[in-house]
Amino acid sequence: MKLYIGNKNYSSWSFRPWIAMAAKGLDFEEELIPFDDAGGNPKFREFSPTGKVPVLVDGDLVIWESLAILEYLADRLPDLGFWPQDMAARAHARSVANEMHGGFSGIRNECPMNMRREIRAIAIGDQTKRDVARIEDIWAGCLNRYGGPFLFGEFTNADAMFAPVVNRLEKYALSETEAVRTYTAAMKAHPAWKRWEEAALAETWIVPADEA
Ligand SMILES: N[C@@H](CCC(=O)N[C@@H](CS)C(=O)NCC(=O)O)C(=O)O
Repeated sequence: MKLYIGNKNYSSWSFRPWIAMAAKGLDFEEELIPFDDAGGNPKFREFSPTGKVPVLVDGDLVIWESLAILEYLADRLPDLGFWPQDMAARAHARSVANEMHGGFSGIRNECPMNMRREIRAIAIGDQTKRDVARIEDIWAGCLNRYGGPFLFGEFTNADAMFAPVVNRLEKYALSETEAVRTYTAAMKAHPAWKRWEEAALAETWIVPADEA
């Protein structure tokens, strides 16, 4: 399997399937194609129907959209626990993963993922404040219900969907709740997070649009 991704420092959508695949120990090929100044790259069109990353290629199959890639991995490798085993927990995990994929426009627009950023607060709007409150609720609810250290116990696709949010809450100093602190510590201690972060910190490309 080959995963096409953008810059590890900035590409939040690329991070999601990458960390899921790495956390589950998959041996996969990756190809990183850096963004241009505006945050895209015409070369993405050569392999991506939408001109965006991530894209997963498995033999003749091309899968785009981060959540579709995560669902494909769960279908393709059913024993690896990409989703929780229990049906009710799985439905819950899919609910929060879909909520992440389709929502949270405030935090996504105002606080771009940036692994290299120094921690610094910025002025944020009401939508971002509502997004942060909702994320705090989701994380606290999951950690209480399933016991941690990840949202549904073991690392699942739900954690992959929220991984870039861990970076945003930290780097823009957006939250100080106990659940956010605990979950952030668990995520940042995961070997897959550390591998991605180390590579991101070594990158030198700068995308001005993502430097809030
Ligand atoms: N809904 C898509 C979003 C993909 C996306 O927006 N990717 C960004 C990089 S993080 C991209 O390729 N941007 C380039 C562009 O919009 O030209 C997904 O879930 O994969």
